[in-house]
Amino acid sequence: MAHASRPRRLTAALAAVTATVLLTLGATAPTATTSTAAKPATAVAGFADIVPAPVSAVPAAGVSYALPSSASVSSDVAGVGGYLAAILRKSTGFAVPVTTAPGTIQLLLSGAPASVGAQGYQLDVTAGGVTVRAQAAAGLFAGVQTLLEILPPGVESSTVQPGPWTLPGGRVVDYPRYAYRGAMLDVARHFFTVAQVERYIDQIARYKIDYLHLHLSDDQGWRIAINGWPQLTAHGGSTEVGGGPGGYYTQADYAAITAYAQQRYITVVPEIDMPGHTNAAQSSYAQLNCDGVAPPLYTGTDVGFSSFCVGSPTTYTFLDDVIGQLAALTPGPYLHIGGDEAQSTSAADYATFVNKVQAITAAHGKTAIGWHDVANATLLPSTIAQFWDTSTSNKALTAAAKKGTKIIMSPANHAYLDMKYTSSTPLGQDWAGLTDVKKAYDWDPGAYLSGVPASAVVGVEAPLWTETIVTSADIEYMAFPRLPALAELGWSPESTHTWTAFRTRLAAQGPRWKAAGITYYHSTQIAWPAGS
Ligand code: TNX
Repeated sequence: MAHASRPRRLTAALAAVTATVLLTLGATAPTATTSTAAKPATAVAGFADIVPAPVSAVPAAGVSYALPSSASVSSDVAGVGGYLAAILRKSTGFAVPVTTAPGTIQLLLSGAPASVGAQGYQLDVTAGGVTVRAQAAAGLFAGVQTLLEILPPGVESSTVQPGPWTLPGGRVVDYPRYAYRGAMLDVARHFFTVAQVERYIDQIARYKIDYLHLHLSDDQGWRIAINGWPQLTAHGGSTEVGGGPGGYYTQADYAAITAYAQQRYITVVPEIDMPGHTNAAQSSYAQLNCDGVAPPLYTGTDVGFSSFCVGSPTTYTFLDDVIGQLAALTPGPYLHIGGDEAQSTSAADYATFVNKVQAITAAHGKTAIGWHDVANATLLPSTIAQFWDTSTSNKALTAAAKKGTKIIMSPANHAYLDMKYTSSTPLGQDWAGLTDVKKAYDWDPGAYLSGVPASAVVGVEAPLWTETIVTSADIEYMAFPRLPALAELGWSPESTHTWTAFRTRLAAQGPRWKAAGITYYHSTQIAWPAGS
């Protein structure tokens, strides 16, 4: 889909006009308007570099503010103030106290324009200090991410950097296009520790992602402890793709992950994939198999060979325990019930099963999300379908959307972070095609599926399946720079969508990732600044 002919966003145009006027008058152009491509890694960041692109960013010509060594943070939401101060302390070496008296950086739950809604913010940088205003805590947190992005890249470092810590003057008014902006991590094919998941949470939070979908079970592993069913983790969690040791989260581990995510305004969506992708559970308990025989554990990468026993009451006794406990542990409203690639379940059984599991999920107070295959069942009005195919039309999903089903967009050939960038990418798969940055970015979630109205789309999600992904460095290599591309599709107004502008903004992220120690893929589609 080509967007090159769309008008440049107003704010970029304004910045260009400001720069032109100043240059004509012989003045120095403000830092906020300098080109990102040619900047050295230590340069002052500007409003033009923000990813995801904001709704509006208007630089104040000639105005800037440098954090003094006495910089302080005051915040109407203690957690958000503490989060910001902790990041600033590490890289600036300043004490950055969180104060009750107005700080040099003020985070206020007052005075934001109504337009910013629950997740948006207004950020002002004047010669006297920095103010973020929002109507709710999530908006303050989003504003803090933008504040960090207009500080020099060294702010991302975990060790003290030289500074100066200069912010460009001006105003950003910003709010998201979609309420659901997700990232998925498959912890079943390879297990990732709590610390590894938290590291990824910190990284995705920087791009205003607000949902983390955890794929907690699959053929190769069951990763969440369920009271009364100890073999699920003792046996079903004991391996992974390739035969490694696997692992699992205790319920306390899972609670720690959801709490860590909550502190970053990210809601965890736990997934139990079913009725297929269930070998690990069926290997753990013979009674989950129609023939009463537990299959061996599986460490390969095939799909479509397992199915829960749809006709057996035991299946639903089990699932009531699993879903009930997971629902009780999960602060967010959603529970993902999987439903993809159930090739070993008959069509009639599949519909019966999805209908029952939707009811169990609702009985435990949660809204179900399923991979779009669930549109072949009779969906509850609240059930959300997650589109993952490589096509641009889907009959069952279109019919469901006409009846009111909402959709999360994850087309595998654009949004799957496990697809290889090029044929020589050492990690990942290519069944949905090769996905370099432009392909990850250049599509419109609201107009992608023919016959599905834009109003049916509630957001986007970037899934990272981990058949070939083993370490945090692997995660980062596949997620960066594509995760920020998806994050921008989820947050930024469609009117800002221009590949040429995006690739310039993205280039400016390179030095930031380098400072943060993120092992990103240096796509040749992006003119990364020298040294990053
Ligand atoms: C398809 S798409 C899957 C996963 C695999 C993935 C690998 C979907 C919902 N299921 O089971 O891990 O492809 O790319």
